[in-house]
Amino acid sequence: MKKLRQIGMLLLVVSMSSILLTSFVNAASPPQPTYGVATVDGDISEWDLVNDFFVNMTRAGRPDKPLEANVSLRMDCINYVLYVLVLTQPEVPGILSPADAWAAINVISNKTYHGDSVDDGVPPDFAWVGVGYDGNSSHVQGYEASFPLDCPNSYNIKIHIEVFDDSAWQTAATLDFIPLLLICPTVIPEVPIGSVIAVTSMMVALVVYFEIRSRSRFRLPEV
Ligand SMILES: [Ca+2]
Repeated sequence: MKKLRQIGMLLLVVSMSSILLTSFVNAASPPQPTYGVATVDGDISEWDLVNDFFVNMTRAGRPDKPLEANVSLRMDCINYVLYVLVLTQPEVPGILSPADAWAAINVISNKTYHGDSVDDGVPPDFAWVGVGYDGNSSHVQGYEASFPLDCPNSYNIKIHIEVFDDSAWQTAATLDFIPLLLICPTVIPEVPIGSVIAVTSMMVALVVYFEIRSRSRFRLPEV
């Protein structure tokens, strides 16, 4: 009986770990991004703007300056590609300035993409989002981009776009270089969360049953 209860508890722990791991890969938890893929095409419909959100971008990348934009990230652990979505604040147009749309890894000279990167499906890719959305053909709502990045590894990343705010061009950037940790689990669970919860509930019920049965003066039916 004791061994059976130990097995039950072990299965319970495994099930709970599965739930935690599933949650872990389904939402960004800086310095980790969401683990998944995206398509660099200027259409942001595949992005989850809540769970993929990674960090804010402020004027000149300074914490005491206005919020201008934000970054979402997804890491493709199969093909080792990092996907980037930059969106400006609703009242702040981005500027269609290819030289000012970039990310750098570890040092400013190590640019990984820019606004002229060819969108051919081979990273680095780049696509503007919402070109001319407000009637001005030089304005954008942001961009999508991708670039190759080894995993597992840790980096520092800086992401940039130019915006028009307070009647002038402004730099919008992350707070200098910020940590980026890529773990890339070897096996990404694809078990539906409902199935994991059902298995966990069943194991909890079994553990409770055998615990009650072991302590009861009355004889419960065998299972
Ligand atoms: Ca897209």
